[in-house]
Amino acid sequence: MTVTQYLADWRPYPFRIARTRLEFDLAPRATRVRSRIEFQRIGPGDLALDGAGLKTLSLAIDDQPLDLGLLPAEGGQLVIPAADLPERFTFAAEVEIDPEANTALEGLYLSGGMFCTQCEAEGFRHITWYPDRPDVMAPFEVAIRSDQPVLLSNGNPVAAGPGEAVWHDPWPKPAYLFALVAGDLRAISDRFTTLSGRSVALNVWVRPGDEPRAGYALESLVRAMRWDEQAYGREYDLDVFNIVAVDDFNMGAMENKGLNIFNSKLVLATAETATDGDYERIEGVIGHEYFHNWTGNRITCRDWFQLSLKEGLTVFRDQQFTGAMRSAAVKRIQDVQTLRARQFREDAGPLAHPPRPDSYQEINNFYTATVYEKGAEVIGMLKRLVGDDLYRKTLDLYFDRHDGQACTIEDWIKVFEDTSGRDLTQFKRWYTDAGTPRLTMAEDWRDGTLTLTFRQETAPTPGQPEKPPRVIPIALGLIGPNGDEVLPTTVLEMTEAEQSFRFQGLGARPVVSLLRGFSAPVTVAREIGVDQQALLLAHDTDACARWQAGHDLALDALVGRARGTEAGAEFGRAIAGVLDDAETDPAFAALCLSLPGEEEIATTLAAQGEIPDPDAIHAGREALARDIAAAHEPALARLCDAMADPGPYRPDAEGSGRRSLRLACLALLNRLDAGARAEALFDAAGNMTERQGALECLIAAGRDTRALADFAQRFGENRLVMDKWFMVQPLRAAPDRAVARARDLAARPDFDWKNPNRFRALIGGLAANHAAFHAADGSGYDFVAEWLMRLDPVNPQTTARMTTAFETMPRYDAGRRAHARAALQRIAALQGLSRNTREMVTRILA
Ligand code: 0A1
Ligand code: ZN
Repeated sequence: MTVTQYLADWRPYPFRIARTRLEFDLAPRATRVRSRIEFQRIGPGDLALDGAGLKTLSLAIDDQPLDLGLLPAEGGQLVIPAADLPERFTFAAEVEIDPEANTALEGLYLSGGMFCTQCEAEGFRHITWYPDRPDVMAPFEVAIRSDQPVLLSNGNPVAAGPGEAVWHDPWPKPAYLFALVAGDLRAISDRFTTLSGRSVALNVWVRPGDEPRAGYALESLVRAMRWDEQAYGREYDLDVFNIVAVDDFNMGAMENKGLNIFNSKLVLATAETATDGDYERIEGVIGHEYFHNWTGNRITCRDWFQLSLKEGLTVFRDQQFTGAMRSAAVKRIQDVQTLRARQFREDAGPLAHPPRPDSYQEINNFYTATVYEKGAEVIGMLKRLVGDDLYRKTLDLYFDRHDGQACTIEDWIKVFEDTSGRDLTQFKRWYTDAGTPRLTMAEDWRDGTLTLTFRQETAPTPGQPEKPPRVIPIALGLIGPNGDEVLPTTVLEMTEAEQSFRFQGLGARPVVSLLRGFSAPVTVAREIGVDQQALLLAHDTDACARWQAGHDLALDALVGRARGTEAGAEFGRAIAGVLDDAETDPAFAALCLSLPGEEEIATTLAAQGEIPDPDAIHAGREALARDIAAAHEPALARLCDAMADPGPYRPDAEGSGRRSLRLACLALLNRLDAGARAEALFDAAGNMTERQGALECLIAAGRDTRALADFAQRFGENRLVMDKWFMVQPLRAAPDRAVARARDLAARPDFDWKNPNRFRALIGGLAANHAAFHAADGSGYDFVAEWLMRLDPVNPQTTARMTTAFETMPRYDAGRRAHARAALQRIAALQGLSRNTREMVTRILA
C-alpha cells in the first residue's frame, strides 16, 4: 500500500522531550538498545512512536510494563492512548536489532566491520521506538558498550572506560541527527580556537593505515570553521568535532551533531590517489556538513517538506566557501553547469517538483538537485535582491530569532521581509512552483535608446498546469562595439509575464551582457549574432556571461553538427582568441575549451522541439572536436606542454587550473594522435588528475589495454581508486562497445555491487555515457534496469536514486521510448519492489 504524505497534514507533536537516554550493547547480529525518553505533554493527542524492523523485548511507561500486544502488526506506529498517560512520564523500551543484516545502510549498520549509523531522513526508527520527526528535539545521553576500541556519539564525551563510553549532547536535536560509531579507528587531530576563545578538539577518524590520507580533510575543516566565523559570525558550540570516514554510505556525507559521518571518498586523498576534482569536493563537502551545524542543526526543519530550508541554504554557503577558497568566477561557472545538467534536467521531465514539494511517498527520493541546488539559487536571488549588507543582517536575524527551533520556508522568507520591508509573496513561488522559466529577450534600438522587452514563460509540470509569473532578478551590463563596458552590472527586477526596460543616451548600439553571474535559474532565448557573441567572449567584464558567450557558440556548432551540417567555423575562430589568452587564466580557458557534453546537446535540441538522435550527437561532437584540434594543433600542443606541472603537486586553484587546461588540450589533441600524447602522459603522470585524465583519453581512443592493466596493478588494493577504474571504462568507451564492456566488468569478482560507490561507478558510468545508455537497441536501458532490479532488495535508496537515469526518456524517439518503458515496467513488476523505487518508477512512467 502506498501512503502519500501531505504538507497540509502537518500537526504539532503533542509532547516535548526533556531528555533522551540511550544505551547500546553492540553486537553484529543482535544489538540491544535500551531507551528512556522523558516526555512532557504540550498539547492534546496520543503518544505516537515510529519503529521499523525492531524486535521489541519490553516497553514501559514510568517503569510499568506495557502489554506488547500494543505493537503494530507490521511496521508503522506504536500508539499509546492519551488516556493512559500522565502529564509527564518516562517511556522506556528495550529492542534488539541486527546491524549485520542491514544492507540498506539506514539506521545502525556495519561497514567493513565497523558499526555506524545513518538516520536522516527516517533512519532512527530502525534503531528504536521514537518520534522520528524533525520537529521533536531533545538533548541526548548515549552509553555505548562494545569491544570495539573507539566508541563515538554526538556531543561531548563524559566518560570512557574499557568497553564503554558515555556521550552527552546538550543541544536539543531531532533524531535524524543522532549518530554512533564503533570501530577500530585512528584519528588525525588538531585544535581550533573559536572567535570567543573556546578551544575545540578536531578529529578525523579513519581505518588504521589511512591516516596519511586524511590531512586535507582536516585542513579543510579548519578553513571551514574560520570562514563561517568571518562570513556569518557562526561559532562552533561543543568541545569536540569528530568526522568519521566509512566505506559503505548511500550519499556523500551527513551532518550529525558533532559527529559527521562521511563517505570515505570525501575524506581520503593523496596526490597519487585523488584528482583535483576530488580535492575540491572534499573541501566543499567538509564545509557543507560543518555549515549545517547552524543551518540544519541549531535551526532545523519543522517537517521534511522544508528540506530546502537547510539544504538550499547550506549548499549556498558551501558554494560561497569554495568561491572564497578558490576562484569565485570558476566556481560560479561550475555551479551553473551542474545546475543545468542536473536540476534543469529534473525540472524539464516527469520528476519535476518545487524546492518545497507539498507531497511525497518516500522522503529519501527528495534529496534532489531541485531541493539542493535550485534551493541555493533561490537564496542567491534573495541576496541579489536585498544586497550583500542586508543579506548579512537578515541572516543575523534568522540565527537570533530561530536558534533552537524547527522552522519553515515561511519563517525564512519572513526574516527577509522584516529586514527589507519587501513583500515577498510573489517571490515565494520559487519555493512552491516547479519548472524552469524560459526568459526571452527582444531588442529595439533607435535614436540612442535601447529597449529590452523580456517575456517569461514556464511550461506545465506534473500536477502544476498553471505557472504565474515569478520575480526574476536580471543582472545585465552593456558592452559597446569597441569592447568597452558602457553600463556596469545593473539588476532589473522582472515581475510581470512581459516587461520592457529602456536604456537611453547611448552613443552606439551596445551588446547586452545578459544574466550576469547567472542571476536567476532560467533558460534564455535571444537573437544574437555570432559577432556579438564573439565580442562578449573577448570583452565581457563578467566571467559568467563571458563563458556563456563561448558556450553558446559551441552549443550552436554542436547542434548544427548533430543535424548533419558543417557548423562550427565561428566557434573555431573564437577558440583562437581563447588559446591566445589562455595563460592569463588557465582554468577559465579550460572551461571554454571543454565542449558541451552530449547530454546538453540533446537537451538543447529537445528545447528547440526536435527529437535528439544520440548517435548523430555523438558523431557530430567527435567531428567538431577533431576539426577544432586540427585547426589549432600547434597552439594546443604548445599549451599542453606549457601547463605541465612545474613542481610539487598542490590541489589549489592555480595548480588545478593549469592541469585542467592541460587535460582540455589533451582531450582535443587525442582526436588527432589516437592516444599517443595521452599514453606518454599516463606513463609520466605524477598525480591522479593527470593519470585519470590520460586514461580517459586512452579509453576513448581504444588504446587502453596496457594502461588499464597498469592502473589495476598499481591501485588494485585501493577501493576508492578502483572505483575510478570501474567508472571511466563504461563512461569513456566508444558507445557501440560500452555496454559489452560494462557487462564484462560487472562479471568480475571485484565488482562488489553492494558497495554503493562501486555500484554507482559502474552502473552510473554507463548511464552517463549518453549514446551508450540510449543505444537504439535498448541494450543500455536493459543493462541498467537489470542491475537496479538486483540492487533494490538490498539497497532501495541507492536504487531509487539511480532510476533518474531514465528521467529524460520522454524526449527520445518512439523506439527508444518503448525500450525504456519496457525496462521500467520490468522494474515496476518486481515482486516486493521497495517503496522508494516504486515511487520513482511510477512517476517516470506517468
Ligand atoms: N543531509 C546530508 C545528506 C544526506 C541525506 C540522507 C542520507 O541518508 C542516506 C545521507 C546524507 C547532506 O546534505 O549532506
Ligand atoms: Zn546538506
